[in-house]
Amino acid sequence: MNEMMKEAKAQWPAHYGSPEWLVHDRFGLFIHWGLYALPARHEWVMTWEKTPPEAYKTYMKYFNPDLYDAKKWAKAAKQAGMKYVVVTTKHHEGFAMWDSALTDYKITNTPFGRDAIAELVEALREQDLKVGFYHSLIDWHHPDFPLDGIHPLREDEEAKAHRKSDIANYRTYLHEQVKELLTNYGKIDYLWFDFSYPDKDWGWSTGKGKDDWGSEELERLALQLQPDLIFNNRMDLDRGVVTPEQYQPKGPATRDGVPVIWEACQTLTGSWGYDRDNLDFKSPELLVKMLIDTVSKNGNLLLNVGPNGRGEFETRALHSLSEIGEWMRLHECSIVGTGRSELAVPEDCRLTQRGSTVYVHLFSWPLKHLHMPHLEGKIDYAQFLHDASEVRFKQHDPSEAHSHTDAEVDPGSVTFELPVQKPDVLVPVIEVFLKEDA
Ligand code: FHN
Repeated sequence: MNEMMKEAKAQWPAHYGSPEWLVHDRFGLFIHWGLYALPARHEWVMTWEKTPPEAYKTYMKYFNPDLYDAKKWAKAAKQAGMKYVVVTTKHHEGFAMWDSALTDYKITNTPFGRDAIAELVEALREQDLKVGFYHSLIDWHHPDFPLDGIHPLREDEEAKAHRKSDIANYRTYLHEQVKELLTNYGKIDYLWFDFSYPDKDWGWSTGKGKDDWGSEELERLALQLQPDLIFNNRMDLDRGVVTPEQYQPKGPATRDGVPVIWEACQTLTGSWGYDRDNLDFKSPELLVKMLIDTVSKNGNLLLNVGPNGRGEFETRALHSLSEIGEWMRLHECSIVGTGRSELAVPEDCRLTQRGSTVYVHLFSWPLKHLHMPHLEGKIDYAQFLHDASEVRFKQHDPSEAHSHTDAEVDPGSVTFELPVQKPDVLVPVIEVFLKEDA
């Protein structure tokens, strides 16, 4: 294991469950699904359009995802090479996607009438996928959630002047719903709270953080119910899986300079919830490169799909997952169970490593040669991962005189000899077996 990964594991909170499975699995599916699938204009539509809770509740009358098939969702994740799924139980709109006893604002009170969370966790376990619950700390429906600068009623002067919200009541509701989710749905592996904003100040209102949520108590409650649970870092407790989103960090994530366990949260289009008219789909090649780049920096990729109001992954999302799955079918061993390599990285490449096996991911296809510095005498064998065809290489003894046909290389490097034609895979990978004493 690389040194940075050792340091990251050493800082993991001792009272949390072990993160070993997360670090090993590397690749998960994020699912954002709620009433916002009906407006189909992003999951923040309620606040962007300043829709009052009672008006927004209208969507309940028409929420009937008749094509919802949790088994299909689970199979799509599995076939994409994903190993865990984090699904929204409640997003900021406050709508419960499970049969909560604590509110009538829930999926079982819609024409659909079924507990989508119950069906999904069962389907995930059938596919041997780990189960994660995303749960919004923010709730724009609950009357005791105090208005603030991101609430849909933030410009409603009447509400701002007269609404009486007692956040202690909301805190109890928040804890009790989390208790329901961690009691009634079997083993939950990952609790993904979202999000704290304690530093925000709009003058008339301020943001919300650990004291508002009762985060320490909430964490204790969750661990009492599910002792092996792991958490992300958004309860304002400065611990848990670090979760940069919508960008690729330039290097392994750190907290105060110390390497941490981290997970890049990414979308297919920029929107988390179904966004019908958003055509900004990332290409499958870019998505695979994001996965590789993340793991080469000791991170996980949590890639999001926003199902639509019929309960389906849209065709374009299924295409993305299918393309990624085909690459993972051939290259999974270069991702799962690997992490950052401490070897020098060749031009336009990323490296991942497991023990004495190094995976060279070629992000661009060079003319005939790929040079890896400082490996002379250290490689036992090399092959393309996709077809197990040998990749021959030349060692450049520092004392060797260069012929005019030799590519100019640094002494002590190795030059892999490549075909002119790029292999027909999104990102070719050379599997390099180092000598035991390398
Ligand atoms: O506001 C949410 C957003 O809707 C989405 O759920 C993302 C996912 O990481 N989290 C928050 C924005 O950081």
